[in-house]
Amino acid sequence: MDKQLVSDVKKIYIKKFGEDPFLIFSPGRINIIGEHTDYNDGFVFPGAVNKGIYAAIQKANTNKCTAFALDKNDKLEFNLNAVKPMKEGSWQNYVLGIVAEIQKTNKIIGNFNIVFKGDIPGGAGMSSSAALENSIVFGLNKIFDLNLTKEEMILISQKAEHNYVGVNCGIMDQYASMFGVKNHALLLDCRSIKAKPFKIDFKEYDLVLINTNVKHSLSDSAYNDRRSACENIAKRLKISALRDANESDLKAIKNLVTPENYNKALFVIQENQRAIKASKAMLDNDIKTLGKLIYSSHNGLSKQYKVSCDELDFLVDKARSTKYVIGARMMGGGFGGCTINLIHKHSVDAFKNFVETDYKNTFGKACSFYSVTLSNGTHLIN
Ligand code: GAF
Repeated sequence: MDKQLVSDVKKIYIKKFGEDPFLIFSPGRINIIGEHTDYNDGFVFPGAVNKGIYAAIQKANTNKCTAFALDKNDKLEFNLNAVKPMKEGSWQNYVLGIVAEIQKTNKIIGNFNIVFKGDIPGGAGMSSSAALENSIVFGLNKIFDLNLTKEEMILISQKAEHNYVGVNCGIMDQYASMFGVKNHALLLDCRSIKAKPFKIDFKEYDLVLINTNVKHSLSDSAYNDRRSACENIAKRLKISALRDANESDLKAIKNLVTPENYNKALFVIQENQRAIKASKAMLDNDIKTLGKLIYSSHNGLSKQYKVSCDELDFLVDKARSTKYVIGARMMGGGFGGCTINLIHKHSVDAFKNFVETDYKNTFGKACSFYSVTLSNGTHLIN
């Protein structure tokens, strides 16, 4: 918990609106393994982290709603009777989307004020979007006594992302952010939306994120394209999602689909198996096997699913070239953001020195290193 951020959002709320707000922390997430499997009804292995969104929220005694995004130094004012999306890429769509999706459920909300600020860099692939969506729906549920369950709240967050932000995401990010458990990762079955928490102990290894500090454009449309490709292949296989396919089912239709789409579906089938194998390796305290699975996940994401980029591949290649990183891969949707790495505790600084200068010389910008701890999901602070 970042006490400074809590105090910042609270102070600014009181300064602008003159009364005490409710305070909420809504975390971002990491994902150990199981990438692009969530919208194929498969398994993922995420956890909430100690970085995320801090929000201050309360009912408003005015005839409008007001939202302040302190990171952007920007404000949104709107009327509850006229909620519609703004232009693509606007932060305002997160707020408007949550409001619109709550309105569709016939729950009644009144005017409100919200102030928020985060400590996840945008585009890091740590799901600042889901953290923000969850903080808003959680806050509105609290101040207007909507009686929404956490399951209902994450579905509202997901729909806001689909309909207002324009990304046809799965449920992993919203789930991990809402249901995170301190010191645990969650093996989530994205079909039943039920998870099993695993206490995380990486033994002599530290979990380190390295941010490429790039976010390549077109990542949202590339994401949506991949989701459609998976759904089309599932349709061809006459199954509801690729989770239900195995490699021989897919081989049987090889000549009916493009080689690119074949490889993508193959990746999803294999990644789903890797997520399950990884949870077994965690149970057996077999960190080496976990590391190998993480490396092969990256291979698949880069070569079969084609969602990596030069910067991510560079960081993973560097990791592979040393003995002290036993697993590394890109994390999240792809095309930039972070890699997740399991680095020997005594070698984190050495690896940092090994990577930093080369990265800068190659790409003309710095990469950033973060250590995160696994945290509880979206909750009230006061
Ligand atoms: C993004 C999406 F929001 C998730 O639903 C998931 O598909 C992920 O990319 C890839 O695993 O974070």
